[in-house]
Amino acid sequence: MPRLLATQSHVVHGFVGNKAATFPLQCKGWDVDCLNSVQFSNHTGYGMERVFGTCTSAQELQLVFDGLKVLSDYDAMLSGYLPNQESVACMAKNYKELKMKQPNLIWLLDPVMGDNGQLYVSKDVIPEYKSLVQSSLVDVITPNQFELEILYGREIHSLRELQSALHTLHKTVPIIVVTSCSPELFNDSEHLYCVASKRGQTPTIYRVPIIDSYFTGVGDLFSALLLDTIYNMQKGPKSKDVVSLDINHVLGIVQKVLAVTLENSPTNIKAAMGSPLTMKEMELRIIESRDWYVFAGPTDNFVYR
Ligand code: PXL
Repeated sequence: MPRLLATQSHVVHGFVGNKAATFPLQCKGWDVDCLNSVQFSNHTGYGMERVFGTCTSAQELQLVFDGLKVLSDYDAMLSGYLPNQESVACMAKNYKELKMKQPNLIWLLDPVMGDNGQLYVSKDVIPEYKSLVQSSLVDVITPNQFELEILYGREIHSLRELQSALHTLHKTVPIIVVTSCSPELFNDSEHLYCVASKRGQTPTIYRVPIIDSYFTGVGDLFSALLLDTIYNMQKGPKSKDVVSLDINHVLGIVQKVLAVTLENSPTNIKAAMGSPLTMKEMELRIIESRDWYVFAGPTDNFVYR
């Protein structure tokens, strides 16, 4: 059974962070060790005044990492939302040590900083993530376009500029999946465009229909399933460098989870940020979607080009 260390949010109610990642990965046969970067009552989309709980301090994270050192024999490591510079730095230091001890383990970093031009962590995490991405130790990153622009250091307004950002970041990161591009790049507001790029190969652009509601934790589910796909892809008989990166199945499962979530929403109204009742309705139906995680049949084809 492959073993994963996942450092990201825990919410007591609902499904983001480790709550969105763990069960699907367990269904896929992973032994998931969760290190919780925060313990909140619920995710922040309910409105900041309705979020109760605590962030795990860097000292507390370090204590847990110290305990894990003698136990760890991980096949993969993942990180998602970390609330501040100290916690990012602590994850970075410990993940680097684990990676240097076991260079074959896969490290997926979701550089969670913001979206649509807005930062939702403190500014001082930026240099931490930039330096990690340049360390050549991280195998996979999953930025959205805004996060990609931060890591690249420039705004992106065209596919050429996107290509150039990927080229630059591939100097130190073998796999980059841009989880959502700005609609400006494709002149299309009805689809979400996702770009999967492996160093030395032509990137594949995927296009999925946008479901007009507000879901939270989709990125966390996506990066968990992506990690499983990359792990299985690299385990095969071919050399790591020649296997192509196919994430269609990952997008297929995420679409199914969103469909199950909508089907189970009693009122079918569009969720609004900060509205607790609609937020609660739109919590990802991670459990109800259980049949899809191991479904091996065909999914829709999302390849755009
Ligand atoms: O990635 C989603 C997420 C993770 N962690 C916390 C959140 C959210 C989204 O709102 O609030 C604490």
